Amino acid sequence: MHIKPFYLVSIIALILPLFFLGHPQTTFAQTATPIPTSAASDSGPVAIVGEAGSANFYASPDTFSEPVVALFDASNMIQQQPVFAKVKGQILGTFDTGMFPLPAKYSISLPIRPTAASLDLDNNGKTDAGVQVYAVIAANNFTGDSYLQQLDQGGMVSYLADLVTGAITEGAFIVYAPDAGQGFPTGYGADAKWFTSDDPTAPLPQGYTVARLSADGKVTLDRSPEPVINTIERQEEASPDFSKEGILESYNFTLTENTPLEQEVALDPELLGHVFENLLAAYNPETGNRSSRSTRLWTR
Ligand SMILES: [Ca+2]
Ligand SMILES: [Ca+2]
Ligand SMILES: [Ca+2]
Repeated sequence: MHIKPFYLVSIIALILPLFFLGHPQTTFAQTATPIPTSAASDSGPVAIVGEAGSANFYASPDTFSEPVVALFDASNMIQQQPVFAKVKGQILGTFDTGMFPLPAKYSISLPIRPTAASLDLDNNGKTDAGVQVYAVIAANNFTGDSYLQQLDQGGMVSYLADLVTGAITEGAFIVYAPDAGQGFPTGYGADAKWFTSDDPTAPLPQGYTVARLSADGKVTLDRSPEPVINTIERQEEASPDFSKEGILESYNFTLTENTPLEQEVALDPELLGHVFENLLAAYNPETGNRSSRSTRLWTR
């Protein structure tokens, strides 16, 4: 049978939609075009992992009921401004195994577009876009929303600061550079202080880099995909020896009375924590009886 080309086209046009209607799952294989990617060593960190732990930090599952691990904006601290870290820019993470018993393992994924304040740290005499600098904190979420507001900002952190001046002395930070032209200190310079105008600097690669600042003024950079940042504490805080002291010597009291001049009176907050914890445990509301202490204290 001879079919004119016009009719053949018409028949195909009629049959083709029916074919698709009868085969809703039909798909066509597509030629995959690979997405260009840079080598893993070039792309820098995508997450931070580590452990939050302390030999001295006072916390228990009761008093630390909503633990949070986060990267917080260290710009105020670097500039030695006596204000709490801004909530804007905080990057929340997760505890992989719960917080207790310490040390708690955590991980924090890094956002493509972080939003902390930028600091121009390259000491080149002109204004630049600068870098964002974050430190790790593990703390309890006492107030407000999920982020760590002022009252929440006491905890275990990834750096040490001078107790008098608040200046950073050592620690690990995650630094974000928006482009490859932003500098970061390569040492603490002649004044032996970090983040001052005499620091020698060098450009960081674009993206995230972990910078480890040592107490002797050196910097090591880490661009691995999942760098490890652990919280740190002073050695003397980690292993205090109070064995020869009674309670009045172990804590900071100012008890002088009947003096002609006004005197400052203070109690160590850690002692108050111990007292409160013991009071809670000593009274059993179900029986109305007092009992021996059963609440665990996580201060070791
Ligand atoms: Ca500059
Ligand atoms: Ca909060
Ligand atoms: Ca310096």
